[in-house]
Amino acid sequence: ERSTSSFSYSSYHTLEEIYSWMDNFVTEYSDIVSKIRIGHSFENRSILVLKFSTGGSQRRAIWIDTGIHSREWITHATGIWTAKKIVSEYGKDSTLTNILDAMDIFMEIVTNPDGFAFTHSMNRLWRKNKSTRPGIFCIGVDLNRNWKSGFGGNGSNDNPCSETYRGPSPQSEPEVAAIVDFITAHGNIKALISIHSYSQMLMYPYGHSLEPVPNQKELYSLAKDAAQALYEVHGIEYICGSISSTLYVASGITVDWAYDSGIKYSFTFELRDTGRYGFLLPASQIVPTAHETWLALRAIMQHTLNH
Ligand code: ING
Ligand code: ZN
Repeated sequence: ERSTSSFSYSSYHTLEEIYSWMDNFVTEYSDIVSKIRIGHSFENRSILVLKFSTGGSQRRAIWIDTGIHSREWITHATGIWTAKKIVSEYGKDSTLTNILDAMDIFMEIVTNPDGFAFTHSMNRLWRKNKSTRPGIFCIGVDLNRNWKSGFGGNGSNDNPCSETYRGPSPQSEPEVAAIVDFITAHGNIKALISIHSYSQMLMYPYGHSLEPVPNQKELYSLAKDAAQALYEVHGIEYICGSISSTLYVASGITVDWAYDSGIKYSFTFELRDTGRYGFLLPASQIVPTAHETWLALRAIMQHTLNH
């Protein structure tokens, strides 16, 4: 493939297809998008981030990651559609234009490349990464339990065979360490949005504790506004609240680390559906899911811009 015009945004794709789409995408839209390699996975695959920027240096920025759990295919597909939406709407949609005129957007579409490759080759429902350690016979760490904030607490597991195995220490996994290093070095990320599936929820910290965060009223009200914007597209309902009070207690998660690192607008989505298809969401739902999610993402970015 030499151009993104033949790429299907309404199909699921392999890692190779996504990485080649990214190459074409940054070439075609080189005026506002570039590609950064922030590290490599346990199996030595590139960890890539798309940077959307209209200029400036070290501008305030939004971080969006999808696919930290490899089986959640709707999240990668939503990320790809969103990337295309951003380049198509800049200069047309005034809300997005205002956002991108002042802030950069970083998108990590395949946050767990080894796991994602494995969901295509061997096990469609693989969640963790693919790391191994001497003397340990189960494979993989849950990358959404490997972050420093609350590491080792309730809702994470020290058994390497568990689906929620936290790993030996915080940031032990290269996929997590790459993000921590990048965001820390950047120093001006104002919102972080980590996208999962499924359950139709829009949540914020904390996961590791039931204690309300200092700006929880603001986060709840923003989540409700974002979920309302999402609802208005296709009538899909999302539940809003803190992770621990809405879903369950989970420790060592991305958004708790982000929040405790000073990123006051930290959100996590659980996209469609509520369990009919679960992780095996039909491709016919990619565009509707991405479209409605876009309105919620834009609401969060706009609020971040104005605060
Ligand atoms: N569920 C998430 C999990 O990691 C979650 C729920 C999301 C917890 C975000 C904490 C933060 O268990 C899925 N579907 O991955
Ligand atoms: Zn997940």
